[in-house]
Amino acid sequence: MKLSNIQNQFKLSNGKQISFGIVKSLWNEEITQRLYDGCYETLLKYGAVKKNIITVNVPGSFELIYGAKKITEKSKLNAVIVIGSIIKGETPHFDFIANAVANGVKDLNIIYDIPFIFCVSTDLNKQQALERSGGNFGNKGSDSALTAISLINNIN
Ligand code: DLZ
Repeated sequence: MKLSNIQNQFKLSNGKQISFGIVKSLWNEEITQRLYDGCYETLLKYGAVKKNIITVNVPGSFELIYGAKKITEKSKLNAVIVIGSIIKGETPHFDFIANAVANGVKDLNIIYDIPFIFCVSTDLNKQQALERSGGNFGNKGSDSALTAISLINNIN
């Protein structure tokens, strides 16, 4: 089931008290900005307030892990969403970076007592990335916001 089909479960019960960190990679920024916009708008739509959404930018997806760690240590957050776009090229970078980031974000989830949401699109080409960031296949940024809210509402 798509998360967007069960949106009613996701209203933040005490949105004003909840803080979110968003770490956005600037690599393939056309895509990550679309994911970011979907994420940010969805957080607001479901009860978060602007002053409690802290955003930091990092150069590429590989730096999302460090950015997420630092933002977590500096601010009192209830969830962190990391946003990146890795597009397959001619070299094996795609697999190295995608695996490293997935593992790093997994580690953050184990180390810290808040959820880290993996909003890193891994696509074979730009068209696929566009479709998943506000095109035919929805917006993974928006889905990630709902995932964060769901964890905050249901698991404490
Ligand atoms: C180097 C690199 C390449 C080739 N491709 C991507 C990509 O598709 N998506 C992405 O987010 N970042 C890419 N990077 C940059 C790395 O994530 C990282 O910023 C650099 O290797 C410096 O650590």
